[in-house]
Amino acid sequence: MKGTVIKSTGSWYLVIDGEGRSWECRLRGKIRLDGLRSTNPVAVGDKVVFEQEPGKDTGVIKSIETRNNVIVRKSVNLSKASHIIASNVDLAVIVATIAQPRTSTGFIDRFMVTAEAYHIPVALVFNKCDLYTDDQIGEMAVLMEYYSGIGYTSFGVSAKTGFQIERLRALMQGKTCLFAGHSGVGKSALVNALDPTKDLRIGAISSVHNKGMHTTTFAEMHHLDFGAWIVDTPGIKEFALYDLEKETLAQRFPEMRDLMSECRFANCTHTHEPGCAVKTAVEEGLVADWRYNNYLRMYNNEDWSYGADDE
Ligand SMILES: Nc1nc2c(ncn2[C@@H]2O[C@H](COP(=O)(O)OP(=O)(O)OP(=O)(O)O)[C@@H](O)[C@H]2O)c(=O)[nH]1
Ligand SMILES: [Mg+2]
Ligand SMILES: [Zn+2]
Repeated sequence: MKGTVIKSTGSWYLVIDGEGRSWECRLRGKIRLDGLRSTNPVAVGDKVVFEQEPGKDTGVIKSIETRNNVIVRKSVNLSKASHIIASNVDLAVIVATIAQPRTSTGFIDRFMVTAEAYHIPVALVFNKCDLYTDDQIGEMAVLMEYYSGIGYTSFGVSAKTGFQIERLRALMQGKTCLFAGHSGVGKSALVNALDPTKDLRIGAISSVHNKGMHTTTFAEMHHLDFGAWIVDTPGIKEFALYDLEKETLAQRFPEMRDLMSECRFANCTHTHEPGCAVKTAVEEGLVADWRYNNYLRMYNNEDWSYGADDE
């Protein structure tokens, strides 16, 4: 039988078959993987072949079909290993907020760069619009305009009031999507808002730290009643860049990619070279200085390898 993994606890997997029936499955024996050293052999989103255990309503996973893509985080302990958050994703949605808890552009850009490397389309939504002050709305508008300008669909929503939830539905329709973001930004609340038949657990924001409480603990895929799948993921503090090379980093920034051919040196790193078209564009305000600074921080390895852990 064939199915899709919709939940993984590490020891067993929930697999949904073509008829919508879910099966508790285990792994038996070794499964060959496509060259990726990961701490989890089977991930949410994997298409698997499984067999029903004789006389039981449980299954055994026999093989995994080749993945179209993976969203990967560096493992905390094993420096070379990775953790696959999900596979076969059509659209990764970064859930950010300007307030409670605030999302940095560093986080957004790291996620975008990682997704670019794996050729996964990314959208950016700012949740909790109902809470924003006029200044914060202005701040969101600047970010939305910039990110939209470089090709990332970006808009504000509110899981609480339903603001622009229909727009989010239209974006997600027919796709397997993933929500990523810090704990407490409202990923699970958005799932509930998108499909009111859902009742995912949501957590309060700690009044002391103004942060989420890590309410969602496992990535899990949910079918949404308007015709989409969503992988709700646990909040992440930082997104370590997995296997990303300095030489190709600038290509993961769409606005820099477009300018690179105009740099004086073909091997320009856009950090210090004379005649760098990227640096000129930053000076002229065409490339945002905060985007460029995030590039430099990533290029110089500043805090992009330490923070893969949850808080
Ligand atoms: N005012 C307001 N509060 C929201 C909104 N969306 C979510 N919240 C609140 O934010 C808190 C966190 O929501 P969750 O959905 O649990 O956040 P999460 O991103 O799933 O967090 P983790 O599972 O820990 O990663 C809850 O108290 C929600 O009620 C919103 O649009 N407006
Ligand atoms: Mg959650
Ligand atoms: Zn350059």
